[in-house]
Amino acid sequence: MDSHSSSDAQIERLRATGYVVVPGFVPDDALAALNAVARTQLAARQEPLELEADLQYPGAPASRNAVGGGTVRRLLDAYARDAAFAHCATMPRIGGWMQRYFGDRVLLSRAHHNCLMTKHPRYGSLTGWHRDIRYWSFTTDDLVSVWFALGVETIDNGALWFVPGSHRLAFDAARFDAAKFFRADVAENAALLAAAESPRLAPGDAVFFHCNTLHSAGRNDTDAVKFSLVYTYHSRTTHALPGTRSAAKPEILLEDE
Ligand SMILES: O=C(O)CCC(=O)C(=O)O
Repeated sequence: MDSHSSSDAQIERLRATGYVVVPGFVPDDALAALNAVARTQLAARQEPLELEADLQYPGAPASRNAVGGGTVRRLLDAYARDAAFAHCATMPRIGGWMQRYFGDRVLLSRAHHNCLMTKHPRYGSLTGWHRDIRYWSFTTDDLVSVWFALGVETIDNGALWFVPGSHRLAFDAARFDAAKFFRADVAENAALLAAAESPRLAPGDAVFFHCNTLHSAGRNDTDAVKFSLVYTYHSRTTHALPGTRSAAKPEILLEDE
């Protein structure tokens, strides 16, 4: 269990930088169970799935019928897939961390992230620069996601990149393209992106990042599939706007600390 002082230092870093890596967050036995379930479910192509061909990000197969067209990008609704995934999303260490960040009881969104992300060699796509909040609809823009690395994540296998401090910046709409990606071809944007960092993650590491933090991820140039679990949280005073995708699934209230 974290001491309160170490989680407070991590929270301070998240507030200052927009993301923070917490090494060794997932205990070894839980990590082994998560990896086993992840591999079994991918091999079984257990629905619901999102395919690379459906999303059409750069590097994705042109269609489901093209070579590599069956490549999975996300195994959706991780929370409902297996008790190991649900436990990971709601473990007391996460609940306590989030409650200290938000200063209130915390909800897990089942509408956003809440997935096992896979990045495959050859047919896995890259993800352009974006802020998650641009695709979401809540009463505030204070949500935090956690990315759990189930294996090693490096630039070579498509790790995440973050722009430190970007969660605090205001951008006008012209700095994003029609699909809400931050335009790397705008000089002012390119200057900001030059400061991006890609932390190397070891198996079991967690990255906490704010929904306004600009981030992206590369392609997987190795021979092995990369597996990560991702969940998003907000305080009980933040609400998904009725009728939007953000309100599409009931949320999970985490245990009080
Ligand atoms: O692994 C990736 O391609 C990045 C995923 C991502 O940034 C997202 O889902 O918001």
